[in-house]
Amino acid sequence: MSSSRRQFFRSAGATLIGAGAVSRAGAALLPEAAVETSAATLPPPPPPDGRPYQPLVTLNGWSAPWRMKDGVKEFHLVAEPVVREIAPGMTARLWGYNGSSPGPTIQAVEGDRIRIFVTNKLPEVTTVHWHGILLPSGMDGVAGLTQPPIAPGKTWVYEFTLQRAGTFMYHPHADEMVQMAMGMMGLFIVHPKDPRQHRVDRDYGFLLNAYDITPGAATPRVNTMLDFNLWTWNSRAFPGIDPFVARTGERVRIRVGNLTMTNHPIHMHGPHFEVTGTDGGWVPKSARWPEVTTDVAVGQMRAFEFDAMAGDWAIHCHKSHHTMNAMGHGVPNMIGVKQADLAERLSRLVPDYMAMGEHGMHEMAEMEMPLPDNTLPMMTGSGPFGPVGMGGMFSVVKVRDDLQPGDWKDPGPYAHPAGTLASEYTAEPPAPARATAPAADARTLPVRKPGTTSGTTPGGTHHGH
Ligand SMILES: [Cu+2]
Repeated sequence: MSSSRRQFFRSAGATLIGAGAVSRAGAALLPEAAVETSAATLPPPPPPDGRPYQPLVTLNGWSAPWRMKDGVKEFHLVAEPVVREIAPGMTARLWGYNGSSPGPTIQAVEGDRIRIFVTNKLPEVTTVHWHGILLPSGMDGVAGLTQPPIAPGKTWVYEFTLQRAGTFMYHPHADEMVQMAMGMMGLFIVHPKDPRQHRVDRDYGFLLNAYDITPGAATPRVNTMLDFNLWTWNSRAFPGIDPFVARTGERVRIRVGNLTMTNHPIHMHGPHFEVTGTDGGWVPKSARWPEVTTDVAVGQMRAFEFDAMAGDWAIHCHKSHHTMNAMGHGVPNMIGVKQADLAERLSRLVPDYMAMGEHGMHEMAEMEMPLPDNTLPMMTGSGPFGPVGMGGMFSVVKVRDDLQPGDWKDPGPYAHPAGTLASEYTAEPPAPARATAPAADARTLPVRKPGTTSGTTPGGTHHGH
């Protein structure tokens, strides 16, 4: 992480804006557009100027720097094609902002006046809509409705005052279907004016997104409506998603926004959580629901909080197809199909042919199946006890007793205290009770006598159904 952090500061300091897109005179008026192409989790430095706040950590992401100019926070987003590593072994050609998809998280404070420059380096028009933020209608970024679209090569500027703290997003509102299917989105966090309000020890955020990338290809199919094959958090699929780390007893918040085409029930093992924030703001304490799964519908945001308990706790979307990568979809059910002869004969025709699925599909998590280049296995990842057999929207909340504040590194596998680990049962199991003969008066199923139309029971009491 330290090398990627250095890269962050280097790129934040050294990148010049708008080559070719903006005139020299115009460029002088614009803040630098930082660029980050790493998919590592880059915890943001404390806010350099303006009001203090506790920064949010973007999972496998980073936060946009700003400059203060006459009391206004100025940001610069550049909409452009990017290359994103979805997980080790696979990169995608996406569209994003400032070198990454999602774009950098914008973090500011309730009451801040902000000015956001948007430079379009895409081959087509775009806009930016500030999803959920209260602002003047003319700053809402809807192509045709509130502004003409931003033409390729042009820079537009949005300016408004942040009226409410909360969890928001930004995304295009021009050719939306294509541009969001290509990865254009980012988190927009507005912190409370009083940093003691809604205070937690660790604050994480990510966006749910999905891609349809044909195995072997790198560019998403943009017309797909439902049948996506890569279910991602911040354009990363397990095992490419970083863990959420915390120290035992810390109060942890996770904020999730959904810009896919379907809802995602986000389920966390271990501690129960409560939903503390939605799109509309903070939930009053008396109205918070205890949950272990919270459904995040399309276009929604949810913030939930919990007290960290030591352990390795899975956190994932509970739609089982969403914890699976490409290659897992459209596989026929081969359970119980004897394939041994078939495989032998097929392998003469297709050298790499492998029989699979005869006993279920967990074996897929262990086998080295030949895959097209740039393709993730259907389910993968390994833990201290073997293959995890997951993909897509899956990660781990790793809570340790000795983690230091400000330490975001993966602490490795959990050391389970003695006597707290499931183990194999080796004694001889007793014969199951159901093997004994039924008693003479045991209930039996109705028996239909030949030639009758209604079922009768031995007692003869069930007539007239
Ligand atoms: Cu899901």
